[in-house]
Amino acid sequence: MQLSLRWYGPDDPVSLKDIRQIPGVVGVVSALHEMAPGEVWSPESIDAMADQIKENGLMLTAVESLPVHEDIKLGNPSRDHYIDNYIISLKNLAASGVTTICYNFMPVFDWTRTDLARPLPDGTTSLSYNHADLARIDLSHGTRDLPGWSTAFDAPQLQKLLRAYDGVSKEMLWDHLTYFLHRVIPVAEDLGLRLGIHPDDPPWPIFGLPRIIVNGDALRRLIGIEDSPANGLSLCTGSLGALPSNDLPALVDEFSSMGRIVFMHVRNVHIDGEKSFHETAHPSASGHIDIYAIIETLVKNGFNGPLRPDHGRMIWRETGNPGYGLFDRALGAAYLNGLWEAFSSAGG
Ligand code: DNO
Repeated sequence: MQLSLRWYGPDDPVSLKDIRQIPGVVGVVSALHEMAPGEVWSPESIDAMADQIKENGLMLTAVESLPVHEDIKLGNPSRDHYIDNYIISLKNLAASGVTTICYNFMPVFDWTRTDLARPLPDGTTSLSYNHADLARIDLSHGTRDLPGWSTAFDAPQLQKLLRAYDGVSKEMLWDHLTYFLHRVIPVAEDLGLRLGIHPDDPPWPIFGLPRIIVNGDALRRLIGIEDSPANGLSLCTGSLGALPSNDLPALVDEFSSMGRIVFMHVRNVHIDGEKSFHETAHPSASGHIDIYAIIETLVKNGFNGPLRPDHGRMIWRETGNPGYGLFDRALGAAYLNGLWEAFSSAGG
Protein backbone atom coordinates (compact mmCIF):
# COMPACT_ATOMS: atom_id res chain seq x y z
CA MET A 1 0.00 0.00 0.00
CA GLN A 2 1.00 3.57 -0.43
CA LEU A 3 0.65 5.36 2.89
CA SER A 4 -0.61 8.87 2.15
CA LEU A 5 -1.98 11.96 3.80
CA ARG A 6 -4.57 14.33 2.41
CA TRP A 7 -3.06 17.68 1.47
CA TYR A 8 -5.30 20.63 0.64
CA GLY A 9 -2.78 22.40 -1.59
CA PRO A 10 -0.64 25.49 -1.09
CA ASP A 11 -3.14 27.06 1.35
CA ASP A 12 -3.13 24.03 3.66
CA PRO A 13 -1.64 24.97 7.05
CA VAL A 14 -0.05 21.50 7.02
CA SER A 15 2.88 21.69 4.61
CA LEU A 16 4.32 19.04 2.34
CA LYS A 17 7.55 19.36 4.35
CA ASP A 18 5.67 18.43 7.52
CA ILE A 19 3.98 15.51 5.83
CA ARG A 20 7.26 14.18 4.51
CA GLN A 21 8.55 13.85 8.08
CA ILE A 22 5.89 11.31 9.07
CA PRO A 23 7.53 7.86 9.05
CA GLY A 24 6.19 5.61 6.30
CA VAL A 25 4.26 8.26 4.41
CA VAL A 26 5.19 8.19 0.73
CA GLY A 27 2.61 10.46 -0.82
CA VAL A 28 -0.30 12.82 -0.60
CA VAL A 29 -3.76 12.83 -2.08
CA SER A 30 -4.84 16.20 -3.30
CA ALA A 31 -6.95 18.16 -5.77
CA LEU A 32 -7.21 21.46 -7.56
CA HIS A 33 -9.41 22.93 -4.85
CA GLU A 34 -9.74 26.25 -6.62
CA MET A 35 -11.63 24.66 -9.52
CA ALA A 36 -15.42 24.69 -9.45
CA PRO A 37 -17.18 21.35 -10.04
CA GLY A 38 -17.60 20.82 -13.77
CA GLU A 39 -14.58 22.86 -14.87
CA VAL A 40 -11.87 21.22 -16.95
CA TRP A 41 -8.60 20.62 -15.10
CA SER A 42 -5.87 21.78 -17.45
CA PRO A 43 -2.67 19.80 -18.01
CA GLU A 44 -0.65 22.79 -16.78
CA SER A 45 -2.41 23.09 -13.43
CA ILE A 46 -2.32 19.33 -12.85
CA ASP A 47 1.39 19.23 -13.65
CA ALA A 48 2.08 22.21 -11.38
CA MET A 49 0.38 20.40 -8.47
CA ALA A 50 2.16 17.11 -9.19
CA ASP A 51 5.55 18.83 -9.58
CA GLN A 52 5.24 20.67 -6.30
CA ILE A 53 4.49 17.40 -4.54
CA LYS A 54 7.42 15.63 -6.23
CA GLU A 55 9.81 18.46 -5.39
CA ASN A 56 8.98 17.78 -1.76
CA GLY A 57 9.92 14.13 -2.03
CA LEU A 58 6.37 12.79 -2.14
CA MET A 59 4.11 11.18 -4.74
CA LEU A 60 0.61 12.23 -5.76
CA THR A 61 -0.94 8.86 -4.98
CA ALA A 62 -4.55 9.82 -5.72
CA VAL A 63 -6.69 12.73 -6.73
CA GLU A 64 -9.26 13.43 -4.04
CA SER A 65 -11.59 14.51 -5.47
CA LEU A 66 -12.55 15.18 -9.04
CA PRO A 67 -16.01 16.53 -8.17
CA VAL A 68 -19.15 15.58 -10.07
CA HIS A 69 -21.24 18.57 -11.15
CA GLU A 70 -24.67 18.81 -9.54
CA ASP A 71 -26.37 18.69 -12.99
CA ILE A 72 -24.98 15.18 -13.46
CA LYS A 73 -26.45 14.07 -10.12
CA LEU A 74 -29.73 15.74 -11.02
CA GLY A 75 -29.81 14.19 -14.49
CA ASN A 76 -30.29 17.61 -16.09
CA PRO A 77 -29.95 17.96 -19.88
CA SER A 78 -26.68 19.87 -19.37
CA ARG A 79 -25.14 16.78 -17.79
CA ASP A 80 -23.57 15.66 -21.06
CA HIS A 81 -21.57 18.86 -21.23
CA TYR A 82 -20.28 18.33 -17.70
CA ILE A 83 -19.54 14.67 -18.35
CA ASP A 84 -17.58 15.70 -21.46
CA ASN A 85 -15.59 18.06 -19.24
CA TYR A 86 -15.09 15.30 -16.68
CA ILE A 87 -13.68 13.06 -19.38
CA ILE A 88 -11.27 15.75 -20.56
CA SER A 89 -10.06 16.18 -16.97
CA LEU A 90 -9.61 12.39 -16.70
CA LYS A 91 -7.51 12.39 -19.87
CA ASN A 92 -5.39 15.26 -18.57
CA LEU A 93 -4.92 13.53 -15.22
CA ALA A 94 -3.89 10.27 -16.87
CA ALA A 95 -1.42 12.13 -19.09
CA SER A 96 0.19 13.57 -15.98
CA GLY A 97 0.65 10.10 -14.47
CA VAL A 98 -2.27 10.05 -12.01
CA THR A 99 -3.82 6.59 -11.68
CA THR A 100 -6.39 6.81 -8.87
CA ILE A 101 -9.32 9.20 -8.69
CA CYS A 102 -11.80 9.63 -5.85
CA TYR A 103 -15.25 11.10 -6.34
CA ASN A 104 -18.60 11.02 -4.62
CA PHE A 105 -22.24 11.16 -5.63
CA MET A 106 -23.78 12.94 -2.65
CA PRO A 107 -26.40 15.54 -3.56
CA VAL A 108 -25.47 19.11 -2.54
CA PHE A 109 -23.48 18.28 0.60
CA ASP A 110 -20.33 16.22 0.98
CA TRP A 111 -19.40 15.12 4.51
CA THR A 112 -21.58 16.72 7.15
CA ARG A 113 -21.22 17.08 10.91
CA THR A 114 -23.16 18.95 13.57
CA ASP A 115 -20.12 19.82 15.71
CA LEU A 116 -16.60 20.38 14.45
CA ALA A 117 -15.00 20.61 17.88
CA ARG A 118 -16.78 18.40 20.34
CA PRO A 119 -14.79 18.29 23.57
CA LEU A 120 -13.75 14.77 24.60
CA PRO A 121 -12.86 13.72 28.16
CA ASP A 122 -9.12 13.64 27.39
CA GLY A 123 -9.06 17.35 26.51
CA THR A 124 -9.05 16.83 22.73
CA THR A 125 -11.84 17.80 20.35
CA SER A 126 -13.26 15.90 17.41
CA LEU A 127 -15.92 16.02 14.74
CA SER A 128 -19.32 14.71 15.72
CA TYR A 129 -22.80 14.20 14.31
CA ASN A 130 -26.19 14.00 15.91
CA HIS A 131 -29.24 13.62 13.70
CA ALA A 132 -31.57 15.49 16.08
CA ASP A 133 -29.15 18.45 16.05
CA LEU A 134 -29.08 18.34 12.26
CA ALA A 135 -32.86 18.45 12.12
CA ARG A 136 -32.77 21.70 14.13
CA ILE A 137 -30.55 23.47 11.60
CA ASP A 138 -32.53 26.08 9.71
CA LEU A 139 -31.51 26.19 6.06
CA SER A 140 -33.83 29.05 5.18
CA HIS A 141 -30.85 31.43 5.53
CA GLY A 142 -28.59 29.23 3.40
CA THR A 143 -25.87 27.15 5.05
CA ARG A 144 -24.94 29.84 7.59
CA ASP A 145 -25.68 27.56 10.55
CA LEU A 146 -24.34 24.31 9.15
CA PRO A 147 -20.90 23.54 10.62
CA GLY A 148 -18.23 23.34 7.92
CA TRP A 149 -20.55 24.74 5.25
CA SER A 150 -21.26 28.21 6.60
CA THR A 151 -20.10 30.10 3.51
CA ALA A 152 -21.05 27.47 0.94
CA PHE A 153 -24.52 28.66 -0.14
CA ASP A 154 -26.61 31.77 0.43
CA ALA A 155 -30.38 31.41 0.86
CA PRO A 156 -31.47 31.79 -2.82
CA GLN A 157 -28.74 29.44 -4.12
CA LEU A 158 -29.55 26.77 -1.59
CA GLN A 159 -33.32 27.00 -2.03
CA LYS A 160 -32.90 26.65 -5.79
CA LEU A 161 -30.72 23.57 -5.39
CA LEU A 162 -32.95 21.94 -2.81
CA ARG A 163 -35.99 22.58 -5.02
CA ALA A 164 -34.20 20.98 -7.94
CA TYR A 165 -33.86 17.80 -5.86
CA ASP A 166 -37.55 17.79 -4.98
CA GLY A 167 -38.88 14.51 -6.29
CA VAL A 168 -35.44 13.03 -7.02
CA SER A 169 -35.79 9.63 -5.42
CA LYS A 170 -33.01 7.23 -4.51
CA GLU A 171 -33.74 5.17 -7.63
CA MET A 172 -33.50 8.27 -9.80
CA LEU A 173 -30.16 9.09 -8.23
CA TRP A 174 -29.03 5.53 -9.04
CA ASP A 175 -30.15 6.10 -12.64
CA HIS A 176 -28.12 9.29 -12.85
CA LEU A 177 -25.09 7.56 -11.37
CA THR A 178 -25.52 4.70 -13.83
CA TYR A 179 -25.65 7.12 -16.76
CA PHE A 180 -22.48 8.83 -15.53
CA LEU A 181 -20.61 5.55 -15.04
CA HIS A 182 -21.63 4.16 -18.44
CA ARG A 183 -20.04 7.19 -20.05
CA VAL A 184 -16.99 7.62 -17.86
CA ILE A 185 -15.80 4.13 -16.91
CA PRO A 186 -14.96 2.83 -20.42
CA VAL A 187 -12.81 5.92 -20.97
CA ALA A 188 -11.16 5.54 -17.57
CA GLU A 189 -10.42 1.89 -18.31
CA ASP A 190 -8.76 2.76 -21.62
CA LEU A 191 -6.67 5.38 -19.85
CA GLY A 192 -5.58 2.91 -17.17
CA LEU A 193 -7.32 4.95 -14.48
CA ARG A 194 -9.14 3.61 -11.46
CA LEU A 195 -12.11 5.57 -10.16
CA GLY A 196 -13.22 5.03 -6.59
CA ILE A 197 -16.54 6.26 -5.28
CA HIS A 198 -16.50 7.56 -1.74
CA PRO A 199 -19.39 6.39 0.44
CA ASP A 200 -21.90 8.93 1.68
CA ASP A 201 -20.97 10.52 4.97
CA PRO A 202 -23.05 10.12 7.04
CA PRO A 203 -24.60 7.10 5.29
CA TRP A 204 -28.26 8.18 5.44
CA PRO A 205 -30.37 10.91 3.83
CA ILE A 206 -29.93 14.41 5.25
CA PHE A 207 -32.19 17.44 4.78
CA GLY A 208 -34.52 15.27 2.70
CA LEU A 209 -31.80 14.67 0.10
CA PRO A 210 -31.33 11.09 -1.06
CA ARG A 211 -28.09 9.28 -0.22
CA ILE A 212 -27.41 5.92 -1.78
CA ILE A 213 -23.80 4.78 -1.21
CA VAL A 214 -24.46 3.65 2.33
CA ASN A 215 -23.87 -0.09 2.78
CA GLY A 216 -22.61 -3.35 1.30
CA ASP A 217 -25.62 -3.79 -0.98
CA ALA A 218 -25.01 -0.35 -2.46
CA LEU A 219 -21.31 -1.10 -3.02
CA ARG A 220 -22.24 -4.39 -4.74
CA ARG A 221 -24.76 -2.63 -6.93
CA LEU A 222 -22.25 0.08 -7.77
CA ILE A 223 -19.49 -2.22 -8.97
CA GLY A 224 -22.02 -4.21 -10.97
CA ILE A 225 -23.01 -1.17 -13.02
CA GLU A 226 -19.79 -1.39 -15.01
CA ASP A 227 -17.85 -4.59 -14.50
CA SER A 228 -14.44 -3.03 -14.90
CA PRO A 229 -11.38 -2.61 -12.68
CA ALA A 230 -11.80 1.11 -13.37
CA ASN A 231 -15.12 1.12 -11.53
CA GLY A 232 -13.98 0.89 -7.94
CA LEU A 233 -14.41 2.03 -4.39
CA SER A 234 -12.69 4.56 -2.16
CA LEU A 235 -13.65 2.59 0.88
CA CYS A 236 -13.98 4.85 3.91
CA THR A 237 -14.23 2.94 7.16
CA GLY A 238 -15.46 5.91 9.15
CA SER A 239 -18.25 6.88 6.76
CA LEU A 240 -19.70 3.38 6.45
CA GLY A 241 -18.86 2.65 10.08
CA ALA A 242 -21.37 5.22 11.33
CA LEU A 243 -24.00 2.52 10.63
CA PRO A 244 -23.43 -0.33 13.08
CA SER A 245 -25.00 -2.77 10.60
CA ASN A 246 -22.02 -2.29 8.27
CA ASP A 247 -19.47 -4.98 9.11
CA LEU A 248 -16.33 -3.20 7.98
CA PRO A 249 -13.77 -6.03 8.10
CA ALA A 250 -16.21 -8.21 6.09
CA LEU A 251 -16.82 -5.48 3.51
CA VAL A 252 -13.12 -4.76 3.18
CA ASP A 253 -12.50 -8.49 2.70
CA GLU A 254 -15.22 -8.87 0.08
CA PHE A 255 -14.21 -5.93 -2.06
CA SER A 256 -10.42 -6.06 -1.65
CA SER A 257 -10.37 -9.75 -2.57
CA MET A 258 -12.13 -8.76 -5.81
CA GLY A 259 -9.55 -6.03 -6.40
CA ARG A 260 -12.24 -3.36 -6.45
CA ILE A 261 -10.96 -1.19 -3.61
CA VAL A 262 -8.79 1.41 -5.29
CA PHE A 263 -8.25 3.70 -2.29
CA MET A 264 -8.67 3.27 1.48
CA HIS A 265 -9.68 5.90 4.03
CA VAL A 266 -9.07 4.47 7.48
CA ARG A 267 -10.45 6.05 10.63
CA ASN A 268 -12.45 5.10 13.68
CA VAL A 269 -15.77 6.32 15.07
CA HIS A 270 -17.59 5.93 18.35
CA ILE A 271 -21.31 5.32 17.96
CA ASP A 272 -23.17 7.40 20.53
CA GLY A 273 -26.68 6.25 19.60
CA GLU A 274 -28.87 5.94 16.53
CA LYS A 275 -27.56 8.31 13.84
CA SER A 276 -25.22 9.81 16.34
CA PHE A 277 -21.45 9.39 16.49
CA HIS A 278 -18.17 11.12 17.17
CA GLU A 279 -14.80 10.57 15.62
CA THR A 280 -11.98 9.13 17.72
CA ALA A 281 -8.27 8.41 17.50
CA HIS A 282 -7.45 5.72 14.96
CA PRO A 283 -6.69 2.65 17.15
CA SER A 284 -9.31 -0.11 17.35
CA ALA A 285 -9.72 0.37 21.10
CA SER A 286 -10.66 4.03 20.67
CA GLY A 287 -13.93 3.44 18.81
CA HIS A 288 -16.30 0.85 17.39
CA ILE A 289 -14.42 -0.11 14.25
CA ASP A 290 -11.96 -3.01 14.22
CA ILE A 291 -9.08 -1.24 12.48
CA TYR A 292 -6.76 -4.12 13.38
CA ALA A 293 -8.91 -6.62 11.46
CA ILE A 294 -9.25 -4.22 8.53
CA ILE A 295 -5.50 -3.83 8.08
CA GLU A 296 -4.97 -7.56 8.59
CA THR A 297 -7.49 -8.18 5.79
CA LEU A 298 -5.93 -5.67 3.42
CA VAL A 299 -2.49 -7.21 3.92
CA LYS A 300 -3.91 -10.72 3.40
CA ASN A 301 -5.59 -9.64 0.15
CA GLY A 302 -2.49 -7.86 -1.15
CA PHE A 303 -4.01 -4.36 -1.26
CA ASN A 304 -1.46 -2.13 -2.97
CA GLY A 305 -3.31 1.15 -3.52
CA PRO A 306 -3.18 4.42 -1.62
CA LEU A 307 -4.32 4.26 1.99
CA ARG A 308 -4.65 7.24 4.26
CA PRO A 309 -5.44 7.97 7.83
CA ASP A 310 -8.56 10.07 7.84
CA HIS A 311 -9.83 12.80 10.09
CA GLY A 312 -7.84 13.43 13.22
CA ARG A 313 -8.86 14.98 16.50
CA MET A 314 -7.38 18.31 17.48
CA ILE A 315 -4.68 17.51 20.03
CA TRP A 316 -1.72 19.28 21.63
CA ARG A 317 -3.32 22.72 21.18
CA GLU A 318 -3.19 22.46 17.39
CA THR A 319 -5.55 24.66 15.43
CA GLY A 320 -6.33 24.08 11.78
CA ASN A 321 -8.81 22.65 9.32
CA PRO A 322 -11.33 20.57 11.29
CA GLY A 323 -10.37 16.92 10.92
CA TYR A 324 -7.27 17.78 8.94
CA GLY A 325 -4.64 18.90 11.42
CA LEU A 326 -1.19 17.36 11.41
CA PHE A 327 -0.67 15.76 14.80
CA ASP A 328 -3.46 13.24 15.19
CA ARG A 329 -3.36 12.25 11.55
CA ALA A 330 0.39 11.64 11.95
CA LEU A 331 -0.33 9.41 14.95
CA GLY A 332 -2.92 7.61 12.83
CA ALA A 333 -0.41 7.12 10.02
CA ALA A 334 2.19 5.74 12.42
CA TYR A 335 -0.36 3.34 13.90
CA LEU A 336 -1.54 2.12 10.49
CA ASN A 337 2.04 1.75 9.31
CA GLY A 338 2.86 -0.28 12.42
CA LEU A 339 -0.07 -2.61 11.89
CA TRP A 340 0.84 -2.99 8.24
CA GLU A 341 4.44 -3.87 9.04
CA ALA A 342 3.40 -6.36 11.68
CA PHE A 343 0.95 -8.22 9.43
CA SER A 344 3.30 -8.15 6.45
CA SER A 345 6.19 -9.52 8.49
CA ALA A 346 3.94 -12.24 9.80
CA GLY A 347 3.59 -13.44 6.23
CA GLY A 348 0.50 -11.43 5.24
C1 DNO B 1 -13.93 14.04 4.06
C2 DNO B 1 -13.60 13.33 2.82
C3 DNO B 1 -14.60 13.59 1.74
C4 DNO B 1 -14.14 13.01 0.43
C5 DNO B 1 -15.14 13.17 -0.68
C6 DNO B 1 -14.70 12.38 -1.86
O1 DNO B 1 -13.12 14.24 4.88
O2 DNO B 1 -13.44 11.99 3.04
O3 DNO B 1 -14.75 14.96 1.61
O4 DNO B 1 -12.98 13.65 0.03
O5 DNO B 1 -16.39 12.77 -0.29
O6 DNO B 1 -15.32 12.84 -2.99
